[in-house]
Amino acid sequence: MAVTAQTTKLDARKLRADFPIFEQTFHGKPLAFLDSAASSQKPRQMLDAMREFYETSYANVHRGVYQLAERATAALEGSREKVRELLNAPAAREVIFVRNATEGLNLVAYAWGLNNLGPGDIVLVTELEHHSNWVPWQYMAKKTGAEFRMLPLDEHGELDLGALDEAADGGNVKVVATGLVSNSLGTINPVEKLVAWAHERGAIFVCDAAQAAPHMTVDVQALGCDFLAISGHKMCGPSGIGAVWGRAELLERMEPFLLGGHMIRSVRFEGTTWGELPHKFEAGTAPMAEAVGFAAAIDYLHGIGFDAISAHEHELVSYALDRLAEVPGLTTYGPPADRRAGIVSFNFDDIHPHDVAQILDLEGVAIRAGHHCCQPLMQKLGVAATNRASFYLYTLPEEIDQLVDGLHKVKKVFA
Ligand code: C6P
Repeated sequence: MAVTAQTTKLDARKLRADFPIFEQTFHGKPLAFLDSAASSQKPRQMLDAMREFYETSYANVHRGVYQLAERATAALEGSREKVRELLNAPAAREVIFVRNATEGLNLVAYAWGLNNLGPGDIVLVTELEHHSNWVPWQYMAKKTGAEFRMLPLDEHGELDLGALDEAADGGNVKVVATGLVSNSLGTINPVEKLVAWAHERGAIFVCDAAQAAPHMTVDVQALGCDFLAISGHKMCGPSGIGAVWGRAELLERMEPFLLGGHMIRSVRFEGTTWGELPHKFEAGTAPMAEAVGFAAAIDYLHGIGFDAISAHEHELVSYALDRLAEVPGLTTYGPPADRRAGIVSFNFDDIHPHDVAQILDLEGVAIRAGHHCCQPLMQKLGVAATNRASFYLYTLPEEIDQLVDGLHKVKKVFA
């Protein structure tokens, strides 16, 4: 999230013209879409790439020997190379296409966890984790007899690194699983430090980058992690595709996660052998058009520049925290602006977040209300739910003003 003086500022107003969704009004108001952390809106460039693929290059991949099938296969593999480049992964065969980050994290938990965890081992997650990087590990720990532990948060909503050694006490830490950016508080976690700590103990590090990859440069080699998962739909890509990267030496030793077509080398009555990476982990027909859309989304983001996206969101989150501080009765959660991504969670007096979000909808403001798939975090904060506003490259400061004006209306309704 470093903001350098050379960063070219992005022009969010100009970029919005790429997103057809903003041509509509909702309840007669312009749409202030402040829910990009749930899923981002889609630029025409990505939609056009998918349409063109369906119209000119569509066939099943890795099967046909005819020209059209070869074209489709080249498009899929071209997308894999784009994801490799995005993550600075050493090799494209380490990039596995999955439906979303959740499936990628389950793949790691099952295919690595089942054969590598057992009694006496510790699986360490954090109190900040999204359920997708929490529940699979809790389940796998239970299944294998390993102990499931959680690194606590401090009062700013940041990981308490001072508690790390206590979290490892009396056991053998085998896996540390944390997100790079929290979807609820926007906290940017010190993943490099956590990776170093995990590796000192011989543990692997699993990084959930679902909320980081859309907004900042994510470099698996710089982070030093062992596995990392992302979702295409949060970064201007289509739904139904994500990727999990893993170190080849780990992936090669793992059993497959899903079984069936395409992932095999030979199938005999006596037994089946597995294909090479990445195919061993890609059973069934691939999300081909989605991969093409994902590649176009990555091109689109590179065209803007991740430094410019981070800088823009950083300005927005500072502005949002300042403006929300003017609203009486509003509590925000999480670290100061310089240590968070473009996400703000808040509660408003004792008004239920769903009521707040519903009234805001009438003002054209779309925010998320709920536990954000982070029930352990909600427990820590002592709330059942929060409201959450989240920003992206197309977000305008006026949309934050629209949110604040809407909150004053909410206050009037509940007065
Ligand atoms: N968070 C949100 O509104 P999927 O659904 O598999 O694409 O992404 C799962 C996921 C994993 N990790 C983090 C940090 C996430 O934020 C999410 C998805 C959405 O915050 C839906 S709960």
